[in-house]
Amino acid sequence: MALIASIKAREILDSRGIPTLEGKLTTSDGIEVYAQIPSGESLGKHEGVELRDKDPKRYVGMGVLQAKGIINEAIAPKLLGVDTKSFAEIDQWLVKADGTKYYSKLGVNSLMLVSQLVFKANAAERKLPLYEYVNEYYNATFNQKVSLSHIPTPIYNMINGGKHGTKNLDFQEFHIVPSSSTPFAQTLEFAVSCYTGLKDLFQNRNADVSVSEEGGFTPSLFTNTEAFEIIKEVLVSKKIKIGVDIFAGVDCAPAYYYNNKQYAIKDQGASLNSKEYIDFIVNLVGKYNMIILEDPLQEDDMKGWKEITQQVGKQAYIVADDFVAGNMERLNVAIEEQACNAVLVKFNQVGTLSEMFAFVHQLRVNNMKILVSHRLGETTDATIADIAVGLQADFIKFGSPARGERIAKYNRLLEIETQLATI
Ligand code: 2PG
Ligand code: MG
Repeated sequence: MALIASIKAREILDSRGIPTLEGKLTTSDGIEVYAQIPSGESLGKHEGVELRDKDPKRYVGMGVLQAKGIINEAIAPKLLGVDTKSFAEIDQWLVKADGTKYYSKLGVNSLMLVSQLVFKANAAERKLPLYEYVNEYYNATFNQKVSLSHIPTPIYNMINGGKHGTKNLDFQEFHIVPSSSTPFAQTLEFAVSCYTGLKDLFQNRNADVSVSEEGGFTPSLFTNTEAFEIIKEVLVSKKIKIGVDIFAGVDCAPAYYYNNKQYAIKDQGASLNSKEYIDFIVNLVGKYNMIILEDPLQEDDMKGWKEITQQVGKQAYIVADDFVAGNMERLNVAIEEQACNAVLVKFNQVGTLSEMFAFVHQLRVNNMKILVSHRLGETTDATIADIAVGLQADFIKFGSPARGERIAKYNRLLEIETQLATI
């Protein structure tokens, strides 16, 4: 029996130099576990709220001392001596203690930190790798028989625009997506070779080779279409079969260019209405062998979402990120309306780990593809890799094959792939 002996939160910095939370939990039998919380930049209107100090004198208001205080002074004392096996009850208690729709009282950052620590302590007590414990817990909780058979297919970021870029490209992320039959280690090697190939291409053209906070290049030369073209050029140079062994992906994140019900993208002279814009996107899907189409439409454009899913939902995964934002109610509406066929799952949108597992389960039983995603603001914590494998997600999105905080997750997947081969 592992009783909670202490929970201690502290303020650390994420990969952008913005404060976030780290926590340590110790049990009565000496187990110590840690967790660090990521943070988004392009936030959906409907996602859970992080608790930030809003004190302009520290880190432009982004400090998390208040959240740290809530954990250390209000939550931890109530959990001392509690068995970590009561994980689900502790999560329920946290949700109730907050009591708001988007967790604005305690913050999703505080909730997720405590939830993860308790869960990890149980895995450590069982002496199981975290992914194995996630898998076991998920199967037991939802009466499933999901076996640990694959590493989720990676979606590798190559170029960034929108809120993740330097204001010249409208779409936020341009990806390459290997065929799901390729072993993970091989996809990683290929992604690195494309990434360095892209760098050479930019350098040869005397173009900008600076990178975004998630590692993708932020060139100052191109329209969205040109970004797809230059990625295609790299793929062609690698002599890989596009549309068979490799596909394209994009996260449009249109909040950046959507205004007054119009989509204003630089590829087209004038702003487009939803229908004209959908025609433009549908054409891109066919032209560039796109398999991942994330947030093509603005989060409240339900009619547009239904239309695009109807038009290209058989060719590509129409992925809801801000459209659903980890919110079960919005997910159920999206399922009912057949407005997408895949959904992004992010740690700090949902609240607690229990809710995240239930959310993933709802996706699974409704035949929706499951994509587990990083945030723009990351840490070197690789827990998300274990969660994605344990839940047997279909895809993972962890950014570019560059930058320490992204590489930490890819390195963990390499390790898990080796371990799975021996099971
Ligand atoms: C997204 C994510 C991750 P952010 O929109 O999918 O790439 O971005 O963390 O800024 O929400
Ligand atoms: Mg997104």
